[in-house]
Amino acid sequence: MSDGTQTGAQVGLIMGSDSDWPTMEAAAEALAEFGIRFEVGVVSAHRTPQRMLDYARDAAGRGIKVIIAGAGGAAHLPGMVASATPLPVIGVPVPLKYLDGMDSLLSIVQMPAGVPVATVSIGGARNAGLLAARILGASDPALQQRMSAFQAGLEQMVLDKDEALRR
Ligand code: RP5
Repeated sequence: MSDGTQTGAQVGLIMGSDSDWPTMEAAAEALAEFGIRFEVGVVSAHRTPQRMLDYARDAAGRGIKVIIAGAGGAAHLPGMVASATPLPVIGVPVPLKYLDGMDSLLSIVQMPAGVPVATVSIGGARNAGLLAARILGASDPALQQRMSAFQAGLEQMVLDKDEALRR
């Protein structure tokens, strides 16, 4: 898989640089927790524009259902990918050394009408993975059931902490 594509993957997890991986890894972990097959690759809007377009245009035909795209700084990757695929794209603003990730967030979130990107919080890669699981769960009852169980677990965790606090 020299180009990062993976047969059978439902989610394409891409990022503008390998330096984004420490942030984006949390999305991979969430997908793995839900048993979702995914592929990982570096696809840069600015350094490999043709590769980005090829990836976006081919993804649906290869069976990818959701794309998670993370980038930092002038983070054009999620929006550009969304412009070249009919698939849902989840954008992850990766925080860099300067501007606390606000540059990444604003580059991703403020899309023109007609080209949506579902933007998560700065560094919110785990939520990107969970959102991809919810999207896939809409047409996969077993996966949706696992999401409901996960949510029940979150609720129980809060209740347990509340009880511990009052002990
Ligand atoms: C962006 O530029 C990447 O997504 C990354 O967040 C940032 C810096 O990339 P490197 O210079 O670390 O490769 O396109």
